[in-house]
Amino acid sequence: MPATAPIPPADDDGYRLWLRYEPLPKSAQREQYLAHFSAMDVDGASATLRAARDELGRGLRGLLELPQLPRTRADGPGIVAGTPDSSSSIARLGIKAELARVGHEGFVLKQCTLDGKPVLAIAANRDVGVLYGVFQFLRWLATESDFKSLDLVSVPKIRHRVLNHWDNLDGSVERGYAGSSLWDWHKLPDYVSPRYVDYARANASIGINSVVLTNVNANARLLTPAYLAKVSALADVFRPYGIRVFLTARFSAPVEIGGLESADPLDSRVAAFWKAKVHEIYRFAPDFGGFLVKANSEGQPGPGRYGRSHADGANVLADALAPHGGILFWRAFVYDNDVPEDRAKQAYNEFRPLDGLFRKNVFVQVKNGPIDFQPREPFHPLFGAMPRTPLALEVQLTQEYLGCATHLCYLAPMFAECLDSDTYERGPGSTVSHVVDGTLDGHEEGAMAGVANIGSERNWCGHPFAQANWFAFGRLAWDHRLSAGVIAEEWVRQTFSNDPRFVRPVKDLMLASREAVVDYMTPLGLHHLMAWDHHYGPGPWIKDGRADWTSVYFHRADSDGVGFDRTRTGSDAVSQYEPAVAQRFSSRAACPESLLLWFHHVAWSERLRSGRTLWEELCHRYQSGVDSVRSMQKTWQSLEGLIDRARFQHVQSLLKIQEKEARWWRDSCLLYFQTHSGFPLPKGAEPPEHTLEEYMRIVHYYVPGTPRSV
Ligand code: GCW
Repeated sequence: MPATAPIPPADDDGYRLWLRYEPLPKSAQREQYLAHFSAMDVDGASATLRAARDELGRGLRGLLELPQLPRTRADGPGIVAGTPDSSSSIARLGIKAELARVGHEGFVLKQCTLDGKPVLAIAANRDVGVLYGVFQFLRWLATESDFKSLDLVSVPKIRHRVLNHWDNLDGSVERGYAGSSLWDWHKLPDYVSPRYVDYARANASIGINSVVLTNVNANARLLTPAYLAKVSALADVFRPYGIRVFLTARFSAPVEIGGLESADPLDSRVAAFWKAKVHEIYRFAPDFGGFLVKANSEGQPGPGRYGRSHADGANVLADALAPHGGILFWRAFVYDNDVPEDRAKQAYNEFRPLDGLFRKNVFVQVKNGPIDFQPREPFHPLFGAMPRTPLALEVQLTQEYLGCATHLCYLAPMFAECLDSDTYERGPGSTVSHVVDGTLDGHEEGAMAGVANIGSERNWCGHPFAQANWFAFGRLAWDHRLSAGVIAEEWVRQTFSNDPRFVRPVKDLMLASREAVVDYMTPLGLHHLMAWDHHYGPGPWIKDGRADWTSVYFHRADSDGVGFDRTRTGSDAVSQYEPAVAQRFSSRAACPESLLLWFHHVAWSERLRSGRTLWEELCHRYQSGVDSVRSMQKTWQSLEGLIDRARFQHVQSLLKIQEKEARWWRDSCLLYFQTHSGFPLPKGAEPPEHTLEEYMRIVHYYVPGTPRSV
């Protein structure tokens, strides 16, 4: 008999993200699941409990192939989910002690006995905790987990877990590579796309509880009644999923839509404008979260125009929000080409003196590093330097500087690198994670923001693997102790398959991917080498225009060597860190090589730890970046048939682009740096495909996500 070829899984367009709920394969384990989870009770009429019930039903029907609705648990085994108020079963279970630990958003998963029958309790104090618990249970089930790991008390470490969309009212997305904006402003509020519900489900499934709908380069029109009605419709959709809506406030709105002549924060008419405006917003959305503001940065208006400080600017908005329980995220991403100071130092110089001057409901939102979402940066020196101000960590999920939506780059290792960095603010162990969860300095609440990589594309994020960065952001904001590997594995299993032949290699590939990108773009602490304006592709030769937007400003290559001296003999940016950190970064011996050229100008012929000279090491790193992509391709190739063809081929094509672009980066950068080092490429190096002049002549028009005004 001829062997029948296995039927490949049906094509998947990626729309369902990690919430696919495809049937689990037949196994003894599945039988055990069926014996325990074929019935459920989720009482309660609130919209959130309805969402929890729907999700649990949908998940069980899919994963365990149950008929239309799972049975209601009568007296047999099954699942009971709820709060002590919504469910008399939960109230009777005797899990008060556990519930006392989980606060407003946490939950308990516990195998209990009810009336002599085993039940799984999904319990919380508030409805939203039940919803989070349901999603965690479904993750447990979809990843074919063991019963031993089913007892769990889970509490978010960070209170505000916020997606920042950089979406414009015209439907474009700044630095967005996954289509246009999800928000159909034109048709809202009358047409409310069902996609918004799926967006909310995805967010709730990873614990995201706040979304800023609009770009930080803000448009004041958003705050007019016509748009507030649209915002209100979105807030209504998100509410059952525990998600609060925030908006970006343009600092000059009092002039642009308020008829005032000034936006001076100390002008009482301006304060009155913001009070009335905020009051109006809360009429549209009673659970409105607050504002996110970018001020006096890259041309945005701000208090500086009136000779006022960032604290003055923030406080007028914070005062308007406070009576309603709203909060303000005020960004620290400021720098000015007219200030004759290392760009990396400017935010610290401007904000640190303001510590203690912000109202209680203000978070200062700080990017992970001091420049701008580069493939690798040291942690921002403001972390650990403003103990009297709650700081929010901002990371970028959209891959502005990491290959847009064509490069596979799993970012959890990068987020974790920042979260785990030790600021030494209060001695060893004062990690960024403890700054931003509020515990280090005794702040009641913490915050973490991720610039979204989501758009109108069917699979939400463009690259199938870019979904993992949305997922990882939520998971880490919920619990920053989770490792990048654990999160990758959860995501792979939920998104693709539990087949160990697939899970293991793909997890390894993901974990290595960020370092690969660093190697072929900006190894050894190099940064800001990308092309002008759209930031797509290499441009180490960029030298004209605003100095702090050029590459030569940052790499400082000359015939002696390369790198930005940020020690005492240079810009002394190191002194913005605590002495223990400053010493480590300053010392050539102690400075991690991964940040070497961030802090030091190093001679081309100097020997590094590998025994290679700097020039040789640079060549080696660029090459290993390319090699890593090739090995990612090889791994992927070997997985054919283990997942559906559509996603397999999509990733396969994107990896091809990534390999081509990795070579483009390697060749452009090495040819360019060679004009300074004067050394030949090491023996055996792959010869560049084109000349430097040819690379420099490459022009890209219409790169997605590029702001239209430029
Ligand atoms: O990385 C830069 C981007 C800008 C962005 C800015 C910011 C929204 O190139 O497009 O503007 O950061 O974070 O404000």
